[in-house]
Amino acid sequence: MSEAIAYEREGSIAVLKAQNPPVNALGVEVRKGLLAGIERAEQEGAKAVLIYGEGRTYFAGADIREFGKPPQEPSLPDLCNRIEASPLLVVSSMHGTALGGGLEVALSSHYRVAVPSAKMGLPEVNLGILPGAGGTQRLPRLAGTEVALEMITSGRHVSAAEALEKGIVDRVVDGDPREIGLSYAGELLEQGAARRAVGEMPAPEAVDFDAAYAAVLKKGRGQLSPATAVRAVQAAAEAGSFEEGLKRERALFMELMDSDQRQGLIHAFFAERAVSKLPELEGVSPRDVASVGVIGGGTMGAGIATAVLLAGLPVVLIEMTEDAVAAARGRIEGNLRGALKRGKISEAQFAELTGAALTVSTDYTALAQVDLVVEAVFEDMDVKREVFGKLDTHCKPGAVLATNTSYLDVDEIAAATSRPQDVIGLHFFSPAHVMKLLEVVVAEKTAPEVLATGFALGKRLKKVAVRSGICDGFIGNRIMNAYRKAAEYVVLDGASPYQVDEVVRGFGFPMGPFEMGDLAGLDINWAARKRRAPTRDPRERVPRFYEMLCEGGDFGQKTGKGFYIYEAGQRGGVPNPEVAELIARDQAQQGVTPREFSDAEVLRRYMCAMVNEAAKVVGEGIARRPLDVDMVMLFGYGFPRFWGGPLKWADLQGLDGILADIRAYAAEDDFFWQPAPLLEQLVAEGRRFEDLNKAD
Ligand code: 3H9
Repeated sequence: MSEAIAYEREGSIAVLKAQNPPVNALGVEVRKGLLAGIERAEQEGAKAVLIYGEGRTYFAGADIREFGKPPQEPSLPDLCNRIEASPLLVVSSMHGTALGGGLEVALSSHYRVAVPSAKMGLPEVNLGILPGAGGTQRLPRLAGTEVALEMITSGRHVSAAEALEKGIVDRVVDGDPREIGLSYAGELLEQGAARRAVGEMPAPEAVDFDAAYAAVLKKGRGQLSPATAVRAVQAAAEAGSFEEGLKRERALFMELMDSDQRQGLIHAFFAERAVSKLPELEGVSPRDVASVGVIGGGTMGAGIATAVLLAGLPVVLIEMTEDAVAAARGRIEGNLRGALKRGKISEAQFAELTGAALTVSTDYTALAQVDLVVEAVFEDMDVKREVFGKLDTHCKPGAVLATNTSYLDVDEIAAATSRPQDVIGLHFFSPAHVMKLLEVVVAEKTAPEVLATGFALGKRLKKVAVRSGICDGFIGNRIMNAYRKAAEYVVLDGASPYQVDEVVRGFGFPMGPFEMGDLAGLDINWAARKRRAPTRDPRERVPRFYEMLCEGGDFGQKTGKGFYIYEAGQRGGVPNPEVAELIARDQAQQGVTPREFSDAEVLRRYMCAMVNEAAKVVGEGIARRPLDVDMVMLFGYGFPRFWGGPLKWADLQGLDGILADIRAYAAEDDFFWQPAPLLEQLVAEGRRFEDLNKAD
């Protein structure tokens, strides 16, 4: 027998127990074991087979690490068909997460029982593929076409109770998966229950599949897998037979398996998990954090306080005046009311979080007992240093002192205290209780356990924490500045901001850079430009139209006008006609003759700027690995997940082509388009960014 599947007999029932930790993924050994177990049960004259998983879960899916490698027999689709075809009564007992190929094994079984806490789903589309072991054919037969379409195209996990209601499981019972499975199988045998193969059930009803396809494609912003999955479900209704439907599913599955999007999404899956695994933290324990202080109750401070409260930690927030205290409390309550409305917390929790769990005060002595403080005050070095001086006075020894600065030097802030080893950057993204990214910025003297504490807090807040070194803008904002500049250059040279936004949206971003500027407030970036102006290199090209817009008092959504005009009550904006005039004036002043840009060129320049700066960030050690950059852009900047991140995208496009284009652009502006040394090195060595991820 295979090690991954244990075989035993309980009277007339053969019991197949999966033992492939951590999640009983259906790798080749598991598949071999299941096949051998079914065959042996049949040969031995068992009457029923029970399949269940040891440890934390039933099968959580196919083994993703096998994707892209040569297939090994038995394949999962063949195995599922073989299980379904068995003359014995096959029962699956589910706990934990029965996902993807896992649920497909269960759907091939003749009866399904689950514990109440079990979750099930077909999340394959999130990995850029579709259920490829009969899931698109069996689920609609069992639960109906609409249910199957919704579950398969969203990848949503459903609870055992919902699965019961939708007919996906036959019974939900509390208990040990082995025991409840044996008891159910025994009962079925006693009743003389018939084998019940889902594949032999009638084809499900047809719906308007073209409409479903179009809707899903639009929602996915260019992600192909959910839309392709619609066609597979369509085959269940229209292919003529179960076997033909399976064939169609297989063909569509293989199409997606060969796609770049599949590679991007699987990269994102593993990178999301690898990003918090830092070799430097091996064996380092974080400090305990049982309460958190927040300095400043503006949008950012209130958002951070909300995130911390929602994670179950009490907060002490400090503001300067009683009015500001009241305003901060109001903001936090507003955020929590939103969570209440969306059903994330109960009325009782709302009362607790806005009551006993939250202290808002003007008095720094209230921070005496907190374990970690996040400062989120105005971005000004003098102000920050003053705050850190006070924290040094009032916080207990060993408290972690964090700054939420977006670009100021954390070393300089740390130097305002007598304990720089306890100082770290925790860079949240607004709104901090919603956005998943947390940049954990390591200063020169930050102690390893303080870094570990930053990561532990990130995990507690359910954020994706990424380690960053110190530079202007850290990982994300530094890269964003580069691609935003590239966008402004193409506009100065003749493209329109609206073309750029549309092209960037077409790539899969939720928003283009000019829409984004309008949303964030153009004045914020204007202030940063003014700050940088005195030290700007004279060789840098400086488009002026952005500042001209701000000088006219148009800051975007907050003033009703920016690159777009926002009418009250309207979603989104319409192009602001004055912008074209400003751009024309800028061009005339700078002696630029505008030219046309194809959409492809706009996108290429935007992406090359992003990749080039990202390569510099990795090359300089600001980000440790390419995957760290990828996760920053995915979780903080709306980079489309199906491309995996800018450096995964670059690998997929080919680094030599990207470098060649950067060199060509440098012919017109060799200051901005200086190729990243790391990019040049990788091309010279014939390597990819991916190789640097593996090296760690
Ligand atoms: C599929 O089934 C295709 C079929 O339709 C057709 C085939 C023909 N494979 O997430 P965690 C690892 S597609 C390999 O930290 P949690 C994971 O990398 C599959 N490895 O734990 C991590 O490793 P490490 C459809 C896997 O408790 C460790 O297990 N299924 C797989 O937060 C723990 O994972 C899915 O898409 C896998 N399938 O969450 C489910 N799954 O410790 C994907 C996990 O080295 N998995 N690992 O970093 C999940 O959603 C979550 O892992 C799960 C547990 C909810 C199960």
